[in-house]
Amino acid sequence: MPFRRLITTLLACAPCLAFAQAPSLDEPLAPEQFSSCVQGLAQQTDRSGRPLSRADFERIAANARYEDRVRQSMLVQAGEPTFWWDELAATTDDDRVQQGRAILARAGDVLARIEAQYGVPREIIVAIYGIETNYGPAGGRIPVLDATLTLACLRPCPESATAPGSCMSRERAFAAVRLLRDQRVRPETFQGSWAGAFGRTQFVPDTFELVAVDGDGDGIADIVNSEADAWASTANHLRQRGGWRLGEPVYIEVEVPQAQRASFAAKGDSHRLPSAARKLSEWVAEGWRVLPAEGGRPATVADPEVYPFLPVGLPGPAFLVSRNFDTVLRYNRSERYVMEVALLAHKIAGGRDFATPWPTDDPGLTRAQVRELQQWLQQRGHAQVTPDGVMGRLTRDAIEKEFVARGLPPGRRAGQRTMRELMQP
Ligand SMILES: [Ca+2]
Repeated sequence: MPFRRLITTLLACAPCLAFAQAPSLDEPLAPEQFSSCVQGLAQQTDRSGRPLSRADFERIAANARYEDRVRQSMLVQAGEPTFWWDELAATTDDDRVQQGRAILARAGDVLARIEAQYGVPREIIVAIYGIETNYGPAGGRIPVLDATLTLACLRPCPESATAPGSCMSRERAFAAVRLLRDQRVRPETFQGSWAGAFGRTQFVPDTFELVAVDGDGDGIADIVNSEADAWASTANHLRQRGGWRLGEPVYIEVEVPQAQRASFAAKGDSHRLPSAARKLSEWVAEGWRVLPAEGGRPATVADPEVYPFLPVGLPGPAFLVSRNFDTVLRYNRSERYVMEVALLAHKIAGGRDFATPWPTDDPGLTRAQVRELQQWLQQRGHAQVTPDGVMGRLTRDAIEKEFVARGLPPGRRAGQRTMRELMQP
């Protein structure tokens, strides 16, 4: 689960997190604040969505430690603006496409079985795997128990949240405790992101409890060690919680008819109009033109119900999206994430990038290009930059210094054009 998911979720859940006494994120929690918070949670186990005794909570939570990386990540996520064209360039770059195809070749039998059982295309499952953890077992090294309890303390529930399961941050921590209590995870490998997402497809504990399934037939759902379990759990999530419709594309790229373009042309604002959903044929009759998809898995539902989605308004790529867009959105509440998964899946299946360019003269970098830029920054004396292909804060800081050193206006972003300009001798 990418970090932004949590922020989005917190914002979406603003009323239930109208925490009167939420601590400031400016300072780490003091040890006594954390332990007093955990003691407070122990008194609330009757508010848990699933049974949890106070004794079990206290026994397991006694091993937890405050994790300040949670607070730091919340601050970073809240602060740094990002662009569609940068994120999609990195998350659907050639390396990730090739690795996804290699997995389809290596584990085609397993994926075909899961696709048949759950009715979710294998490319979608593999794309989620690729974006969540870059096709690996690890999605972070923070103990999930520590992360979820820290989060529950940094974002405490309001006093009014007394009903069982009524507060997400508390429920997530309780679910982490239950997974350890029930030995559904091993303490030594129960590690993940600052938001508590773990395993190959990055489930948070409360989601794991609801949808994790066994995919390899050993009777245990182990999304850390078993690819088949992680894939089946993802497919189960998309089907059970999202209602995936087999044969419908996530998106159809379109050209908006002239007469309607003005209503979408404003300041780069996103437009998503689920309430306008109707048959594709009705949009086409109104002048919406479907652009060639250029390869990929053909849709088998000829006339799905779709609605407009323009990520940055016009000019920019425009789409009619199906209910499967909403399905992936239920997996991760980020429109950008949905399009990353859908585009990567399309490319893994042999498809091309969107036909319409993004409204920028400086397109985003692949991870290989980011690594190249980072190596160059290192050579320029920015020793703190690591060539990991991830455009993080330290890399942005170094880019800004290079802009200034060349007498250019300070900027913290580099695309194809600025990278070439910067790296000129
Ligand atoms: Ca298993």
